Amino acid sequence: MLRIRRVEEALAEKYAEQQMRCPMHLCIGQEAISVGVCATLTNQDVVFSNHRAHGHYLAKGGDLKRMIAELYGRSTGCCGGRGGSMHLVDLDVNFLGSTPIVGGTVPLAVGAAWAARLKGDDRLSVAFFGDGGVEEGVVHESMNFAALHRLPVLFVCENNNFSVYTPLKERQPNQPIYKMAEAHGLTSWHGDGNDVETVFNIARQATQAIHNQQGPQFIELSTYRWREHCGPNFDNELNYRTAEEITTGMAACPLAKSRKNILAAGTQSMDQLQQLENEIDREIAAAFEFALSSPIPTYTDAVGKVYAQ
Ligand SMILES: Cc1ncc(C[n+]2csc(CCOP(=O)(O)OP(=O)(O)O)c2C)c(N)n1
Ligand SMILES: [Mg+2]
Repeated sequence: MLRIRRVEEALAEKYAEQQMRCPMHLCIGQEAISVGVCATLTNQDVVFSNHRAHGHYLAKGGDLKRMIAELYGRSTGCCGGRGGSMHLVDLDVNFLGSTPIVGGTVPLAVGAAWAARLKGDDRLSVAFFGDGGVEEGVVHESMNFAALHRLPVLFVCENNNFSVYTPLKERQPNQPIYKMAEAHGLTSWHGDGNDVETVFNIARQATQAIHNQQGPQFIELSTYRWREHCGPNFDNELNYRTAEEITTGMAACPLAKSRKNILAAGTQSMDQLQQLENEIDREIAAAFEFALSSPIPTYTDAVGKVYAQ
């Protein structure tokens, strides 16, 4: 979690330099979900994500240098510099991809689960999406199809209460999202997405259930997005959420909670945690150096993977 937080804080700081020319959706505040879920997966399990993908990519083991290079549009980026922040792929760790079409990768995750079934592979397929994702028809078609065929897929809904600037209560009737999944015949779970241990325990039970042939599972996790919907700034001045709500949301910081638990249990000392942060910061600095010293794609690179020319 700390690594994801530090990476995103570094990105937020450097974004103003206007060298990263892609839109960027930060997951600061939501790190526990990526980490808690991905900690229950193996390398062969496949993950799909959305526009807010940095945490998912890193938690699945995606290469940091190639992610930063992608954000700078460099040819060493994980998509050759073509995709930017919202199109991250790392085949080495089966991070099969993120795209910004809301709900768009959910059917892909179901397709990957179906492929695993047909091939007799034991791999799980995971789809991360937001509370706005469940307002897309294709997500319901995907849940229906997964339930019908009892496919090995885990649906993870990160409920941060907002789709851009619109709160959930103005978009959906007053009922829990996980109930919609139950109506499709999925087993569903829900819990505090700001507590990494809770996320891990729920995800472990859900993935175990899939491995035990109990069919697809759905997890709804509540959390809070700290920064603007898009971009590095705090959005207090936009007035769509109250100062009180922001303060309460940020007080539920998943990192602060984890740090407190680690120190109380004596697993690591304050000094050790500081050393870890220093190591992470050195790794991040090296990743930025790698990205900025990498070449810009040439014209041939740019058209090399275009299907119709
Ligand atoms: C099909 C589609 N409709 C609308 C948009 C514009 N859009 C981009 S992100 C977003 C909000 C999505 O909210 P949510 O799924 O809750 O994810 P969050 O941003 O909160 O992480 C919207 C409406 C889009 N990219 N794709
Ligand atoms: Mg949302």
